[in-house]
Amino acid sequence: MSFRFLLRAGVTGGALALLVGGVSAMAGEYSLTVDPVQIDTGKFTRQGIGYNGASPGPVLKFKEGEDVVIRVKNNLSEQTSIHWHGLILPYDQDGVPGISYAGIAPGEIFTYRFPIVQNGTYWFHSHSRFQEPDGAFGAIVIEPKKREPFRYDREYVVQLTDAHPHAGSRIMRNLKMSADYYNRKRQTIFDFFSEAREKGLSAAFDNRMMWGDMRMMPNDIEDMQGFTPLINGWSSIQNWTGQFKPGERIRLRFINSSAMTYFDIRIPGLEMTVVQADGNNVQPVAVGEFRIAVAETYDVIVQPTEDRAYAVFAESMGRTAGVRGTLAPRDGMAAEIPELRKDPRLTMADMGMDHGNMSGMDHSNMSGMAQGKVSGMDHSKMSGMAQGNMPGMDHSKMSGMAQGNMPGMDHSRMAGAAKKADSFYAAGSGLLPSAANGKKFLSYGDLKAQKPLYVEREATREIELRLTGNMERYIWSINGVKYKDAEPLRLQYGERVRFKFVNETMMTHPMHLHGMWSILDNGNGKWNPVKHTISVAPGTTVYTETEVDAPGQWAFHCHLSYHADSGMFRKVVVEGGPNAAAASPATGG
Ligand SMILES: [Cu+2]
Repeated sequence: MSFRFLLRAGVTGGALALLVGGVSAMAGEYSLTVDPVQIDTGKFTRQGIGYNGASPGPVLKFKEGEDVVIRVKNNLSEQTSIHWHGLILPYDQDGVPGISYAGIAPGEIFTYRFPIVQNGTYWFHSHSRFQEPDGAFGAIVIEPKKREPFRYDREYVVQLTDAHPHAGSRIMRNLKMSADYYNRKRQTIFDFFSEAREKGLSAAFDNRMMWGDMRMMPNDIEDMQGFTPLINGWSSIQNWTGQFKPGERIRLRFINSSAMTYFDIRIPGLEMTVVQADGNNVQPVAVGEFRIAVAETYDVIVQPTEDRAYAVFAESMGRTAGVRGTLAPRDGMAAEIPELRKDPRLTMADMGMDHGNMSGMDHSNMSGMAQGKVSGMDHSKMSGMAQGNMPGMDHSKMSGMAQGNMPGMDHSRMAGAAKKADSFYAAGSGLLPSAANGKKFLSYGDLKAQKPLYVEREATREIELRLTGNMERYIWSINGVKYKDAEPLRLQYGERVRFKFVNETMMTHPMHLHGMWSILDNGNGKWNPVKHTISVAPGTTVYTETEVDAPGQWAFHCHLSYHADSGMFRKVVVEGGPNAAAASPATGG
């Protein structure tokens, strides 16, 4: 068979596809099966869900500008779905059952068809109940049409997950039964006596009362513990390894596909240059460490020059677990596993108190505190505060505090106040991270778009989304309303909306809008970065803007699996625009 014949056969095949399926000759074709799989973390094994027989599934490699056809066969005995996280596509290809389509029934094949209009690092996952925490995720790498503004010699996907020995549905049942079911860090009676020795019995008692009133503890950072973090499906002992030749520039595509876990990432001995956030190029930032929220992606470039192994270390935000992978010149090398750092504690600031507005407070004493002179604090003024003598303060948020008296404040953690302020954490927050090597820790404020995606213009209106919850009953909601009881959020095609996220809970929520970009207002004007997932820390208000350029209906939710499932979720309906009739809300549930 001659080369010419092969070529012609190829063209004919393409033309035939065009005729039959309306697919261009450029189409990239992919097949995925959704399968029951065995997950082995080296610590435990369990039944889970994967793609093409494995969890994580394959890395899908798309090309910007191509039309893709992805055939998905459901080999499970239950319904499934695949959502293409961060991809801009027609709403009926977005893969959310009940919003985009009906889902994929057992034994059924569903064929996705959509154009690839972007490039960068993304991922895909099931949007059906707890299949994603059970292992149903994979990575997407989209090759750009044009040259990128940075160079590298090789690349690796680094997909982080938080495998748990319990199935997702069981975890949800347990959390509903007792919100602290998975919190092994709950303080004990021994902690109480050591605190009483340090601070006096009444202060220790007040502290307990205060947190107890809110059904919270200062170390409720992660509401699911006991997981084993994995890199590309490998635990620390299994040691995922990426090879390099000393001097090479390596692009690491970090993806956080965890159900519940934020990670702080560092590579001891290497500086990381952040070049992409959520698939979009950013102006390069050199950092010692960065935090990746659930569902975010960050691309960094590193250049190891020594002939040795380097640890890629991801430590959970609550410091309950970490995973080490290795970059090494040869296989079989392992870098040392760093020790977990001291766990952070929530402070008053993380409970919604705004220190910036506390005009009644003696700030000179505060700075004394930051320097470690805790005894210099004037407690008489503090209790005056709690009685409501503070004109600038938001009293609606004070209830828990006012009942507990200020001596309950965790003085040992006030050192955090000495760190450089970051407007994406409450002032005095216990969650504010710092890099293990003392160098720069990436902040949302550092992210600047390499090239703005949209013309900067005034938003047409502002929509307030208060992130709310009832910790005791493990209900998470938006504006106090669960998804089940909520009206869809209606947007008009062509408008630019400004979202105001007000986090009234003590947890950090990664908010994800499907189908349209979220422009994070971090004060960089036209260079504000363009993301698909926006993390909102406790006690903070974060603004994003969205150009409403995608007709149809979309999901908008917290990406922590058990928060989304228990109600921190909305349906967004975009009214008007092209194919308005086809995208009418009447077509979906
Ligand atoms: Cu949440």
